[in-house]
Amino acid sequence: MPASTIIATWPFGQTAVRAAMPLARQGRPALDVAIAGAQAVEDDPAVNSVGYGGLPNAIGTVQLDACVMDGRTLSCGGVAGLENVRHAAALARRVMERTPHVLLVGEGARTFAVKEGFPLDTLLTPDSLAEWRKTRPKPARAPRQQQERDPGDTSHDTVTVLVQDQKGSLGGVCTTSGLAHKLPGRVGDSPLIGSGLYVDDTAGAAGATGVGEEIIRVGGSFFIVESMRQGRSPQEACELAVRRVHSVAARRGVHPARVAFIALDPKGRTGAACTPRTNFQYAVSQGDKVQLLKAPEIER
Ligand code: SD4
Repeated sequence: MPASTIIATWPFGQTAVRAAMPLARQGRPALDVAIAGAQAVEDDPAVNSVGYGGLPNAIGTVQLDACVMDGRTLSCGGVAGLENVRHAAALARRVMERTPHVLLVGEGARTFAVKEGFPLDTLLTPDSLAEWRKTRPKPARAPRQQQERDPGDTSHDTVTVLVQDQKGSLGGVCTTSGLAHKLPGRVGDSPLIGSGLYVDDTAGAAGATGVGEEIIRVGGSFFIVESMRQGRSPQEACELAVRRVHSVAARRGVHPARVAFIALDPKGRTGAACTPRTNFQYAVSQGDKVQLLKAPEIER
């Protein structure tokens, strides 16, 4: 059997990769492997940007965004603005498997979770509340400034996990509490198929992290997968997407906010790239080896 490949965003991607590896070794399908990895990060209260312990929005409520996609069939599902449910990625999978829909939001997503037997939880922790209080923007801050904040800002980190299983199929998950201090109801790229995640066995898989508004504008993950379909390597495709983010930001007269992409192609090759000063690291496992790599920062 060929070795499976797992790639996940940020240093906490190592937690995802390590939790996912045993399932990959058992020959489980890519989506099972990716969800197991993402869930380990959702459950970790020390990660203040995903699931339990995620940083709350402007009024102190944790609202989660997540999606999943199966590269064999392009089946996909997502939840956005989800409150009180820790396992947003698993719920996104239920949306995919048990409804005719792709995306459920807000109260509808929570009601669906209850119907599916997911426990309701308080997602705030004493630490995330303290961090929220400390980093709360001054009231005068306008939404536009918040959107185009300093790229060095570290208040947002999503876990995106891409997997190629032993049969060669691809699957992916993207899950986050989104931008800290976001407006209530704000939806980022993470639950949007094509923006935070896109997976197609016939071309490759891609995922994103960073300021969602920038990623949505360029359809980031779909852009990368289609670039791989046209023959680019995962690395080239990620770099091209960052260049696209730059050119769109230039047209708008702003510097691009912090954005990073990862990609995996059907040959098991990986790639990653980010905007300047993002300091983006990602975890990769091929077989038994786990590595933490730093993505190149693309200037323009
Ligand atoms: C969002 N893309 O809500 C997410 C946040 C993130 O690294 O990925 N941060 O915009």
